[in-house]
Amino acid sequence: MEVQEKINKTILEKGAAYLVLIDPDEISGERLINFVHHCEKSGVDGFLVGGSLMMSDILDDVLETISSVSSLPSILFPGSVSQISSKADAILFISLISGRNAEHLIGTHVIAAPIVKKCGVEPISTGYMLIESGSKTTAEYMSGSSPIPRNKPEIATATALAAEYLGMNFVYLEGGSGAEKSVPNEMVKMVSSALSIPVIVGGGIRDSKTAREKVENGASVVITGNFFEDDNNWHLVKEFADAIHVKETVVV
Ligand code: 1GP
Repeated sequence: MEVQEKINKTILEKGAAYLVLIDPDEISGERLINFVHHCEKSGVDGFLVGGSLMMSDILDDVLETISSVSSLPSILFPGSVSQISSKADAILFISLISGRNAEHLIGTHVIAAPIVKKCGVEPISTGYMLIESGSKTTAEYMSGSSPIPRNKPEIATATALAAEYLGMNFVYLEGGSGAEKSVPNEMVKMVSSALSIPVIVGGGIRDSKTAREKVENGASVVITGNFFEDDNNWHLVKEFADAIHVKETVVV
C-alpha cells in the first residue's frame, strides 16, 4: 500500500493520524533506535524526517536506521533539494503556497522532480502554509516569505482551497518548529470545513490537550517535533497518540 493511502486509511480508522518529526541534527544512533521503538509501541503512525535547515549529512543513515527497526513509514519533509533520499518511503512534495517566492512555489520543484523520480520515492503533493506563530521561525527566515497572519483565517482558507483546486493531496498548516503559539483552532476549523482534502497541523504543539483540540477542530494529521527531542518527555508519546486518535479513545 502506498504511504498516502496508508495515511488516509489511518485517518478514516482512527479519526486522525499522528506523525512525529525527526530532525537528523537532533537525534541519531542508539538514541534514535530507542525513540523509534518507543514511538511505534506508543501508537505513532509514521515519521517525518527533515527540517528547514540541516547541519549534518546523516539523512540516509537516519532513514536506514528507522526502516531497520520499524515498519512505520518514513516520509521526507525536505527543507531543500539536498534532502531527497531513496531510503525514504515517501516525500512531502511541498509548495510554499502562503508565500510569493517563485523558487519555493515551483522553482526548486523542477530541480527536485527528476531526482524524486529516479529515487523511486513516493511524492505526496502538499500545499504548505506558514502561519504567524509569535516570533520568526526558521522556516520563515529560510524561505524568505511572510506567514499568513494568525487572525486572518479567511486568507488561510482561500489559500488552502486554491491548493485543493490545483490538485494537491494535503494542506499543511505550519506554525514552524518550536513555534511560540500553535496554529489557532479557529483557523484550523475554518480551513478544514472548507476542504475535502486532509489538513495537517504542526508547530508549537507541546501538550496532548492542544493536539486533541487540533483534531476536534478538523485536523486530519497532527505533527510534533521539538517536544520529543527531550528524552524526559518520551513517556508522553502515548498520551499524544491517544489524544489524536479520537476514534480509538474514550473521553472521561
Ligand atoms: C515543524 O510542524 C513541525 O515543521 C513540528 O513543529 O517542532 O514545534 O513540534 P514542532
